[in-house]
Amino acid sequence: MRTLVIVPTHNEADNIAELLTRVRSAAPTADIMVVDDISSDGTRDRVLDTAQRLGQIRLEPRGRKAGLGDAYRHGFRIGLAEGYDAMVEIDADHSHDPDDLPIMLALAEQGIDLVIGSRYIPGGAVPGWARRRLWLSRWGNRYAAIMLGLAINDATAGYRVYRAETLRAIDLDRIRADGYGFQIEMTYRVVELGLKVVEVPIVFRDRIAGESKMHRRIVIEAFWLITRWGLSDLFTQRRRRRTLELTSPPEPHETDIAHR
Ligand SMILES: Nc1nc2c(ncn2[C@@H]2O[C@H](COP(=O)(O)OP(=O)(O)OP(=O)(O)O)[C@@H](O)[C@H]2O)c(=O)[nH]1
Ligand SMILES: [Mg+2]
Repeated sequence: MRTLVIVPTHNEADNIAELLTRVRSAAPTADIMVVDDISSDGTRDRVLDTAQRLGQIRLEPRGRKAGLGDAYRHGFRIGLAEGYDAMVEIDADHSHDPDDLPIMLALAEQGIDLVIGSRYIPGGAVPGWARRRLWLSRWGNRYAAIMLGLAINDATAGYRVYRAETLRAIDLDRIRADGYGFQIEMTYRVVELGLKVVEVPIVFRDRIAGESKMHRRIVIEAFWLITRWGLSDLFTQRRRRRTLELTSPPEPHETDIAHR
């Protein structure tokens, strides 16, 4: 499976070199692409240095800070155009442990359309989170699951493997959200298409170096989008149709009918 690991960055100079080195040891054959949105702290130089040392690493420099969702869509388009079979999403700040990659990639290779590194299934954890933050993240996920009919415990998670066909099946131009909303929107589209999603437990570590880029705006955006999609599903009966489609037995195949 030709794999492209996409790492979005904005001012991650203190993290990126080590992260790239750890990804390389965990997935030695994967290519890596750093999508950097105008870092001013020397992130790009670190990427280029590491690329020279390790090879199979490239930098996609972008002229403005367009958000996490936009950075991933950019990376996905390039990866699809270049014929990769699988694409990985991973944060640069060491919150996601590259040592989880082999099992996630193995599942994708076995045909799972979307593999999610999940904090909220047995074996997953977020050590050291304040009660308020954990509450917001847990209930944000529960709200998304209820409103959108997702049987997924961590739809906001940003550590993922997509098979290329999954990304090809989704109209990336229609995906609008950023941050957590982007992750939920992508999950929602994958489920809507009836594709296979599996959650793998991960331990999510808080960033030690660098600053968080997720602001209140991104949480509010996610909340509004979930509410809008959920209500629109309800009024258009889309959710009911989706559930019926996913639970009803498959139609007899044309050849089966011909043989009868
Ligand atoms: N290219 C690009 N990368 C971004 C942008 N915003 C965030 N990132 C990167 O996306 C990843 C996740 O962002 P974080 O700020 O760590 O968000 P978070 O993990 O929800 O927040 P913390 O828990 O505070 O770390 C990091 O690698 C960031 O550098 C952006 O606008 N463009
Ligand atoms: Mg982070």
